[in-house]
Amino acid sequence: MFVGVSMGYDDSAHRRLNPLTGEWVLVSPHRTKRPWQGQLEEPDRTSLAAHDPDCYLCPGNVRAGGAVNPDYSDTFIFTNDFAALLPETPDLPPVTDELLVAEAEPGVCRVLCYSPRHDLSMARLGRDRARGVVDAWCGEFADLGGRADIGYVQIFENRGQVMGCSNPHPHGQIWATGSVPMYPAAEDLRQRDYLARNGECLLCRYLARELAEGERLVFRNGSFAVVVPFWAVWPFETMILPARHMGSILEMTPAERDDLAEVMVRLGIRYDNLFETSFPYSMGIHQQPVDGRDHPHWHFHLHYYPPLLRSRSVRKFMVGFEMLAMPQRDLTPESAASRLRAMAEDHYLERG
Ligand code: H2U
Ligand code: ZN
Repeated sequence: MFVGVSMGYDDSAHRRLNPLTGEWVLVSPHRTKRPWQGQLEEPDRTSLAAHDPDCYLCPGNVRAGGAVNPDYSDTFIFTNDFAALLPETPDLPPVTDELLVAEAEPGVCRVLCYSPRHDLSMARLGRDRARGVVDAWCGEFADLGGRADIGYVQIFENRGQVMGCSNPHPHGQIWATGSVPMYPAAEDLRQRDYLARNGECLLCRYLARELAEGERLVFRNGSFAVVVPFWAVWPFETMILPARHMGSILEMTPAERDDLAEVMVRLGIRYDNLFETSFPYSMGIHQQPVDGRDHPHWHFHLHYYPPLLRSRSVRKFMVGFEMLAMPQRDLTPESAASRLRAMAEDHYLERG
């Protein structure tokens, strides 16, 4: 139990620091006094076809730009037809006017289909298919990371309409940029600083504490642990942390790639079971920049940011105070971890 509990932190308003970014979150546990009312909605049993003739990601279909998808049977990667970043971006001279600063941003945007099956999410892909996704991520990271015009590779997935994802077909994206984007850059700075001050990796130290305390640990396997971070902003936010110090996904052994696939599937099932719906989220991998330098301070990890709060239709909004001052939550990270810990690992749609 974290030391603050004995001081009343589980019961009164406080703020917590995210050591990876330097951001604070306001926690108001006194607002959750009323008892949990349990399931308020029927399970979502919407079923999708295995192949949708109107889906731009299904095998053999035509995409918006006119390209035709191959009849793929595993994963499938293509360059985003509406890419936000382009490799042939002109090398504009930087603008460093006193308050008006701008520079060119070259890059690459790709889309990765996890499976030819239109109807399966990561939670229902199975471990072998999920391992295929991990291998595809590693291939993309190696390919894009090796380019002279790329400084950072962001692998991510938007899942569900509430997250602005237009298509249920299981897929993720890869955006590679010339510069290191804002959030990974903040984590880079603070991990570097922690190592310099303590002679130890920030996330190695943090994981050791979470494993010792157990309160925010959801589950673990041989190579990875899932925790609701102490500083979680979203109600059921989690982090997947490798037990071993690794700066990027390319350092994983084959067994660790299997374990990452397993941990993602198991977490996906627990999330889907929580509100008996295909759980929406944005998830992504934070790892070391690909600028050719050494980054001994980097410990790669995955963040899951799901918006749901109380049921499949009641979400947390980040508005008002959250938008203008700082994020706020009622449910403590410790309670969220205990709810996720209690979830079964058989998918609610696959129960007899
Ligand atoms: P979401 O993962 O947020 O749904 O985004 C899907 C991406 O797929 C989006 O970036 C791209 C969009 O530009 N896309 C194509 O590249 N080709 C298409 O035919 C439609 C969508
Ligand atoms: Zn599809």
